[in-house]
Amino acid sequence: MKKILVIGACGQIGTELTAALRQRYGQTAVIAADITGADVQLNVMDKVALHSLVLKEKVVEIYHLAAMLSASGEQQPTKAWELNMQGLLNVLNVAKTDQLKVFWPSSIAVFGPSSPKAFAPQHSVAEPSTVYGISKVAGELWCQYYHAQYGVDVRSLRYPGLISHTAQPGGGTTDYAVDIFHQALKHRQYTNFIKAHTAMPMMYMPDAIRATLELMDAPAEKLSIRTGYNVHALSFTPEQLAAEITKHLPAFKMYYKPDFRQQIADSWPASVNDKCARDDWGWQPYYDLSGMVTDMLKNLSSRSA
Ligand code: AKB
Repeated sequence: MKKILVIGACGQIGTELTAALRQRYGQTAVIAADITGADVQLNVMDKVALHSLVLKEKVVEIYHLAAMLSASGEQQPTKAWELNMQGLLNVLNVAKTDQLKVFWPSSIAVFGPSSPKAFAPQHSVAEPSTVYGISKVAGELWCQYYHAQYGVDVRSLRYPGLISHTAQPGGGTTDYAVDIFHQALKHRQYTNFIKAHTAMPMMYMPDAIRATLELMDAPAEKLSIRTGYNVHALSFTPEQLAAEITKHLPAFKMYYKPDFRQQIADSWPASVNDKCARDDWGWQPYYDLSGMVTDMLKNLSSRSA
């Protein structure tokens, strides 16, 4: 039985990815690890503990998801850099020694104010203005380096903002697109920290999980990108999202109180060009804005009923 380790298993992606991997490979094949709250307690900064867990459990594949996101990274830049970089290097070094396959999430945060705003290309100027973005650009290059120099089979996606009804995000600039649903159902109103007309790339979690599994399933020789693949699904503004929610909840009202996260959002593209992902491993999103909103509200309402 192939043993898979998910690091950051209690986070937004980790919660759903662990469930999807368990459904596919069986409960005991997937070790859910996090600093607290998971089956196994693991701090990815502790490389000795990481290596002994890999050896003890005979792990062959790691999904390394533990990171500090864009907004919280700006509050604690040094800590964000240390966690995001050293965590990745610890995983890559174990992968090199023990010949493991690795998934590591990159982000649309690799782009910055000098990147094209519409359909930012796979290969583009990447001069991010956040510590999180800098750590993602550097991380992508480390992944590419470990692949080229040591043959590590490491794969990555540049996730856009992820929207999920299961787990809450924490510390991101795109978090409004999840908070809004909870507040709309509870209070029929939401005060947004992002301005009405700011479009950002987004994706519904079922598409993100499928993209991750499809990338990991793809034959290695098909992959032309060993940094992080652009994957496009949705691009919308707060105003467009609110209009869609209002179709289900007519009393819903949105107010605006932009904060420091507006500047981060302004530095990112509104959409990305994902031709490489489509050509190399057949990426196709399933959910559009209306499908995502309908599904989110259905799931969250049935939970609170
Ligand atoms: C964030 O907002 O920081 C993340 C991301 C786009 O990577 N959701």
